[in-house]
Amino acid sequence: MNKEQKKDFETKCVHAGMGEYEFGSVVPPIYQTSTFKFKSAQHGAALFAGEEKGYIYTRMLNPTVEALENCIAELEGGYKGLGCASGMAAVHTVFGSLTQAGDHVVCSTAVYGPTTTLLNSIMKKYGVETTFVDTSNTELVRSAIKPNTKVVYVETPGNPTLAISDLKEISKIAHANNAIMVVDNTFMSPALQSPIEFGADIVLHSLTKFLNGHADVVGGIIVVKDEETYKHFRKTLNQLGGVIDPFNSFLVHRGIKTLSIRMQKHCENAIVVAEYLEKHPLIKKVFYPGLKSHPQYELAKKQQKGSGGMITFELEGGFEAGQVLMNSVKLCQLAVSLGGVESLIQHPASMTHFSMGREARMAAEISDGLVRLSVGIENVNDIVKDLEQALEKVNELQSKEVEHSL
Ligand code: LCS
Repeated sequence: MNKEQKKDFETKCVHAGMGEYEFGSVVPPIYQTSTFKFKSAQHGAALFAGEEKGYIYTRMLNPTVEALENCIAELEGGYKGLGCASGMAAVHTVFGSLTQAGDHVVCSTAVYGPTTTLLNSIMKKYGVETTFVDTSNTELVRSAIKPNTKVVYVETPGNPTLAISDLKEISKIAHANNAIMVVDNTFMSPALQSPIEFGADIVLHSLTKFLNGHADVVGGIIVVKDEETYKHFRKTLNQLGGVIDPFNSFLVHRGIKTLSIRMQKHCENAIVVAEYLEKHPLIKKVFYPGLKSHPQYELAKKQQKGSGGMITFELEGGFEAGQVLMNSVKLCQLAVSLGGVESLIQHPASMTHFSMGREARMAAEISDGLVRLSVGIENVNDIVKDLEQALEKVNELQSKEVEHSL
């Protein structure tokens, strides 16, 4: 990580979005209220007309939620944030705000499964057409652009393949065609990647992952760069209704105070685990942006401040061997989601990316044998030991099968 930037960012993680509160409270109070009392009928009318500033109703805006939104907007270098009920609510609000029937979207093939499904079902039903391309190949993005392309949507590193897309080059292509560049920055968090610096117009996150970091909240956020876009998105979010609530906002804001040190530890642990797996004879292939073998290793070094906590790999014995591994881990927990302090392991083809269907999975190079590991902040030796004992089980089983076939 860049030293200067890290120090600055660490401080922001602790202080961004904080204000002055009643009784000298150091942290933002949880305004656990659905509605706000008006001083008079005239005051209520003035708030609704936008003539006075203030809170009206929590679906529209709430101070605890706003504190979190301001915090993440500052961390991403944007103008304002919009807190959503989940990462998927954020994705839906982005497409609901930016597109209409007849528009076209270019989207990475390697994105969180339900994002593909949303574009192929609900957005398609509304008349929005999507072309999915491997955005790690910039030329494919260029050739997928059509006169009616409204949005270029990139997830980098992609879930689950960890393919890296060139944010700067793709932003240039999008802007040359009057399209809006949207980046899902969930896998990196603002600690490791700043898409706006590379030309992105909109950044979104599943807060459920690294930003919250403690596997106890479902939430999402959208960060925009200007007031006009903010007002437009706020209207859409208010209509769609998928807002985050005050208590979850408080928890995420609390989690962000340690974002910088957590991300540092995720990165430190993940490279050790990735190198261990890459050398293991039962592992066929490891995908981790911090390994020289990663196809976009150089690009990752250029646009990321660290390689992150996510690793995917394939075992020599394919899906069956992967199942034995996932059933044998003890410290790593077999569960979807990612980005928490605890290590989690899961199988994309039958779990997170099941809904998109086999054909779309094959196009996104999500093979049946791929296993995904979210490396937590435990002591790295304990994580490696756990994988070692689980790989030993895979080895025992394969040896028995060989004996059996003789
Ligand atoms: N974007 C990315 C990159 C994600 O990984 C996820 C969730 C979402 C958006 C949606 O966020 P949510 O609505 O769940 O807050 N990814 C998950 C995963 O890989 N396993 O379980 C959830």
